Amino acid sequence: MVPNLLVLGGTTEATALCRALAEVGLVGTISFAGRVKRPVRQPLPQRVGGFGGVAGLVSYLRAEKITHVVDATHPFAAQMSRNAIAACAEAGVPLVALTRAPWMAQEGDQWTSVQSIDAAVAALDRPATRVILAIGRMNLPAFAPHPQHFYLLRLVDPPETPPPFPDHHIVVDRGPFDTQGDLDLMRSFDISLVVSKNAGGTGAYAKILAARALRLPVIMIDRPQVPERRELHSVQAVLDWVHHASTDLGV
Ligand code: 3Y8
Ligand code: NAP
Repeated sequence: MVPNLLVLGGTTEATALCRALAEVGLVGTISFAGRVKRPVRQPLPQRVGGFGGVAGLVSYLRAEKITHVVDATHPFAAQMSRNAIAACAEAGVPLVALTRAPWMAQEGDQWTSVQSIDAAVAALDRPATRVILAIGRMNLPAFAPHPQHFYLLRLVDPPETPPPFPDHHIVVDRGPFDTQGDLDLMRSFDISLVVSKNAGGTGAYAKILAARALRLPVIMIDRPQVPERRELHSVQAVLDWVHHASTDLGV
């Protein structure tokens, strides 16, 4: 059986995997939700937009004769990961997740770990301060109950509607970010508090390194739970899995 992969993308690791797949001549497609206007160019053919829930993904897997699915989505893309587990089980297609370990607080880090976006909002119930909120556009409305703060917002695209905060500044930028850039940004806006998702990986870590250097507190949002699935942590491990999963099927 000639492998035909579906990579659920949207992360640095997904892009690196697609580059490796193209280099070894494996056939595949990378998929994006269509969250941002111009997903970065990919070394494999790409598709953009939801599948239409589990049923839509099952139909896609069958119609495209997908032989392997790699869920390389962001750890906060929990709905996509749940759907992939259910759809691959139903369609009988092997699934593996390419995930990155959560960040762990290091010497000098001042983290308050919270379990959800709402818990992060509750943690902002405090006198006015200056917050960098670099958690993407979709979660901004949740923070409306705390307009007392100044918010430095980092977004991939300019927002269609103004954010629900009277005192804010928007930086339109996409990662991966570097520590010096985030140090300069946070100093120039006199930031005193960082709100971050525990994304893991390297692309979003710059603000955590900058917070450590500036000795700033961080409200760190833990990633949501996803159901049990096979998890790998490197591109090479995925390439080995594709090879074994192809030969294990004995076809
Ligand atoms: C559309 C596709 C690559 C992938 C690069 C990674 C690194 C740079 C850092 C900060 C944190 C944040 C956000 C972030 C990073 C990588 C990776 C990563 C964080 C793109 C991309 C898509 C998205 C969607 C976007 C979310 C938002 C999250 C911004 C491409 C650029 C905050 C996550 O405006 C919106 O609606 C943005 C939405 C989902 C989080 C959220 O929940 O709101 N990513 N980001 C994907 C799709 O359509 O399927 O254009 O490359 C990808 C990347 N963003 O190929 O190199 O691997 O994580 N992405 C977070 O970590 O908290 C920014 O600003 O410090
Ligand atoms: P989500 O809440 O888990 O998924 C919501 C719905 O979006 C899914 O049910 C699916 O729609 C669609 N979807 C999500 N990822 C998709 C993909 N790669 N290809 C096709 N459809 C997809 O997802 P999210 O948190 O909004 O994340 C969306 C995208 O941004 C993902 O690619 C993710 O990797 C990337 N991203 C997210 C974050 C984050 O913090 N959430 C950070 C960085 C990158 P259907 O049910 O219709 O199939």
